[in-house]
This record gives sequence, C-alpha cells and structure tokens, in this order.
Amino acid sequence: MTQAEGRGVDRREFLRAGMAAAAAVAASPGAAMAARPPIQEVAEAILEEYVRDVLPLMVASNEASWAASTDVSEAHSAAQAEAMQRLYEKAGARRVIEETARLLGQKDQLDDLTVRQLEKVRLAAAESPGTLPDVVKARTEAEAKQSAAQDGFAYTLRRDGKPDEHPTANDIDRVLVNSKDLGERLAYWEVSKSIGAPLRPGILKLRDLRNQLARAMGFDDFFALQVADYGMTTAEMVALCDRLAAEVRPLYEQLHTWAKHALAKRYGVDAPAGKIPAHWLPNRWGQNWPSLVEGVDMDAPFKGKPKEYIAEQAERFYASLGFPKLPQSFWRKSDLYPADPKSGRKKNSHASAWHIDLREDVRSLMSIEPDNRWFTTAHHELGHIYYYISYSRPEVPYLLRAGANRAFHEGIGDLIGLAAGQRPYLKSVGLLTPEAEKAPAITFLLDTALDGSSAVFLPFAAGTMTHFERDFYAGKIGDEKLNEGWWRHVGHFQGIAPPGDRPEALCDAATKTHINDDPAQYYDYAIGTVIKFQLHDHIAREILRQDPRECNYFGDEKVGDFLRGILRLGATRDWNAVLREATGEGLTARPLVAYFEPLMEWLRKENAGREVGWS
Ligand code: X8Z
Ligand code: ZN
Repeated sequence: MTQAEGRGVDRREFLRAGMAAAAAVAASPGAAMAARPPIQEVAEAILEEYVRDVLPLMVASNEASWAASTDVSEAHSAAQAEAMQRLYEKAGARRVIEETARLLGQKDQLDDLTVRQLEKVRLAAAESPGTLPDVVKARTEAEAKQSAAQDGFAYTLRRDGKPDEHPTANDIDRVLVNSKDLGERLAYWEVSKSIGAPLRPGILKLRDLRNQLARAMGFDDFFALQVADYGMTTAEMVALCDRLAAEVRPLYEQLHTWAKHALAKRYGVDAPAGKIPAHWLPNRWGQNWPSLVEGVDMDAPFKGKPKEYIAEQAERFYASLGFPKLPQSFWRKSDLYPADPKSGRKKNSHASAWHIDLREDVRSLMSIEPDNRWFTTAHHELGHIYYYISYSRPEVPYLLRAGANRAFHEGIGDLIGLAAGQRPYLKSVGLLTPEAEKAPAITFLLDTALDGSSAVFLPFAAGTMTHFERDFYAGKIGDEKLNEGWWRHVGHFQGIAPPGDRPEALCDAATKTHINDDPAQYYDYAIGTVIKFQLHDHIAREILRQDPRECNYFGDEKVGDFLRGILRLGATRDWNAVLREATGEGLTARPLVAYFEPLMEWLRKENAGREVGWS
C-alpha cells in the first residue's frame, strides 16, 4: 500500500463529488435503475471531471513538447516547462491523490474498468504530487533543460590536419556501420560519447528529483513507480528481465563469438580473447549489430528511392491488413526527415510517435534516410500510430487509451517490422536484390538475430539498461561511479568492453536518450521483443499456416483482424490475460529461441574450436 492510500481523504471533497454524481444519476434515470453501488457512481463522476480538467492541459503540454522536440530553442523549452507544470498541477492535485486513494481502498465495490482508470490516475499523480509543488516545479524545469541540452547538442569531430566537423547522429551511425578503419571508428565512437559529459549533472539532479517525488508517494524509488504500471514490483520486473536474458544467453554467446571473429576478419586484426571492443560494433551502444553479414547489403534496395518511400511503404503494409490509411493530418503535422542543415533548426534525432489529443491527432518524429534501419524504424513508429488509432474509440475511456502494457505498444510496430523483413514480402514489393534472393536462408536468419530488436538486443534491454537504471534509482551506484557501474553491466550482459579508460566525467550512460527522457522504462523494449516473437509465431503458424521464417502477412485481413482484436482493447484488460488469450501462452522467450533454432546449430558449427563467452 502506498502512503497516499494510507492517508485519510478530505471528506468534504468526497461528499461534493458524491453530490455531483447523484445529480448525474438524477439526470440519467436509466443508470440509477441499474442500482449500482453509490461508490461506483461517485468514482465515475470523479473520473469524468478529471478527464475534463486534465485532457486539455495534456494536449497543451504535448503540443509544447512537440514544438520543443522539433525546433529546439530556449523559448520552446520554457513554454514546454510551463505547459507541463500546468498539467502536473492538475494531475497531481492533492484532491486527486486523496480521492483516488479513498476509492481504490474500496475497489471491491467498483467495476474493473473503473479500477483500471483509477490506477492510471494514481500513477500519473505520483509523477507530480501536488503535496510537493516546489519539487514538481524543479523537476519539470530540469526535464525541459535536459531535453534541450540533449536535442540541441552538436557533435564536434576534431582530427589532425582537418577542420572541425559536426557529424549528425545519422552520420555517426553510418560510419559505425560501414567503416573498416579502426582509427576512424574509434574517433567516431568517441565523438558519439561526447554528449554524455554535459548531460551528467542534469541526470544526477533528475534522479534525485524523480526519486523524491516517487518516494513521497510511497514508492521505493522512481524505478518502482515506473514498473508499477505493469502491476509489478521492481524485484519482480528484474527477475522477469533476468529470466528473459537467461533464456537467450546461449544464443547470444554464440552470436557474440561469431561476430567477434567476423569483425576481426573485417578489420584485418586478431580476435581478442573475451569481450568485444565497443568501437568495433556497428551501433553506438552495441544494442544491435546491423550489416555484419557479408554478401547481403540490406540497404541496397533503398538507394535512390524518394525520401517519402519508406514511410509510405510502411503505411501500405498496415493498410493491406485492413487498417485505415493514415489521416491527412499525420502527413501534414509529422516531422519525418532530417532538418535541413542550412536552416539551423535542431530537432531530437531519436524516432518517436505522438498521440497529441488521445483522439485523431497522431504524429511521428523521425529523421528518415533511405536505408534498412529507417525502414524498420518507420514500421515500428507506425505500430504506435495504429495502436493509437485503434483504441481511440468511444468504448475505450481516455484514461485507458494506452497499450495493454507499454511493452505491447513497443512490440506491435516491431512485429510489423519483422514481417516486413521477410523475404517473400520483400520480393513481392521489389525490395529483394537478386543477391539477397539467392542467399541461403541462414544468412537472413543471422541478420535478423543480430539486427533490430532481437537476440542481440535482449541482453542490452533486459540486462544493461534495466540493471543500470534499477541500480541508479535505488542508489546502488555511487555518484562518482556512474561509468564504472555502466560498464560493469555492459561487460556482464553484453560482453562488450570500452576501447580505453572511461573517466567518470564522461557519463556514458547519459548518451542513451532513454536514460534522460524516457527513464526507467527500457524493459518495455525487452518485453516488447519477446511479445513480438510470441505474436509472430502465432500469426505464422496458426493464422497464415506458413513457416515463421519465410512468411508473408501482406494483404491478409485475418492477420489484421487478429491484431486489431488486441489493439482496440487499449488498456481495458489485464495484459497477461490479453497475451494468453492471443497466443495461448504467458510471457516467454520460447518462440524467439525457437525462431533461431536452425541458426543456433549453424553457429555451433561455425564457432567450433573457438572459445565461446567472455568471463
Ligand atoms: O526508442 C526506440 C523507438 C522509439 S519508441 C525507435 N527503440 C529503442 C531504441 O532505439 O533504443 C526501438 C528499439 C529500442
Ligand atoms: Zn517505440
């Protein structure tokens, strides 16, 4: 029980709301005849009032955040902080906290939908309790400042005899994916980490403010507050993530060994014993390893395509499953391509999807370039958008216009990304080069395991990120040991080592955007990855009756019906039940591991005689 639930409520407020409910009942005699417990009426009236008050402020706050993320400026950042502050004042008002606690204390007299909404109100209030207005204000300002520092950061690359260069995040990623020159790789990897130092003071401050608010509301810390949205404790979430990481560990160790040797060959050096040097890998955090498989250039089919192709092709995939075309406002209001360098405009470089008004105003922020990574990312983001569209219907209360859990929201677009990477589909839309068509199936399977959110990704998401943030918010990592703590987890879960000393001032953890602006939630992606393979396995085997590794969802309305059956529920049902009813199984990495079974056999042979693992 939280502290808030333990405190008494202001009875006058409660009675006032009760009277409002009685008036509502009088105006609607049909409802009264149903003879529902009076507390049910009270709760419904309170929720209605809450939505009426909070929704417009949420829309204003989303609009201000959108402006701040798509056009970084001091004025936008100040407006964002102001709008968020106004929202927080209402959502976390003392009265809201007390009424919600009181009602949840009698939840056995309330229907399930009402309890679910009250839980959402309780958790939202815990983010900004009106009992601590100064701390809420300080946090809001610190959040806006940290986002502006992150989104407005310009990377500077200094190389002997060359003028300063200012590579974008896309430029850095391109070098890390393509360059075979270890000196150049190291230079770009180090530049990619230069954003950590300026973000260090801000993340420490935010940790303390976030914790202070969560603790005042009875949670152990901010991490526990975020996990509570799953109806779980921190210990349960970490145990779950550990189980998922352990299920995939034998496959990961084989992939790690194979990749280390493949990269050593590519760079013309000997493979080191144990861990892989971080700058060898084609991703800033080693979270996935694209383009490692020789012989298939996944980017080739996108070269020379118009810039609109990627997002429009992703839309065509969803439409083929019976989803509607995206509203015109999506295309008008989204910000899908890199900012023109000449414009001087700075925008957040990380992809995201936005549901501005919990109705039809849906948008995405991306920096799409014509390559395979953005092809997958666009499918991911449109998954969020189609989730928003599917549950924005009168039967789903505003407060439950969310995923079955946050991981479902992440998993759906990833699922369509996985489907859009299947060869039969790629061939049908002319995205399969003759070389890729001829390549053995194992080549594709290997690329799927290494890239995107898959086998290589899980140790990062369930391991490094989840453990680091758990430790960070629980105070288990000293303020002067952030880098040590970060690299300990990276080494343990991912088998990756920094290319040299990483002094504390550098703060490598803060280079990952989610640590700053989507905090204590990265397990969403780990669980979303597992759910993706569970759903995919079910769709391929039970609906399409095709091989999960060579299947084609495109144009199949039965697949669309199955997915809409999940999406249209929003958060009105328990997520465990939704998963079980959809797939017949609880949360498990079994289908993910099964998907890669032929690969596991192949890897064992490839790695024969090599030392597997790193400890
Ligand atoms: O942040 C994202 C999405 C936006 S919700 C692009 N992802 C994680 C990341 O990039 O670290 C998708 C996979 C993991
Ligand atoms: Zn996402």
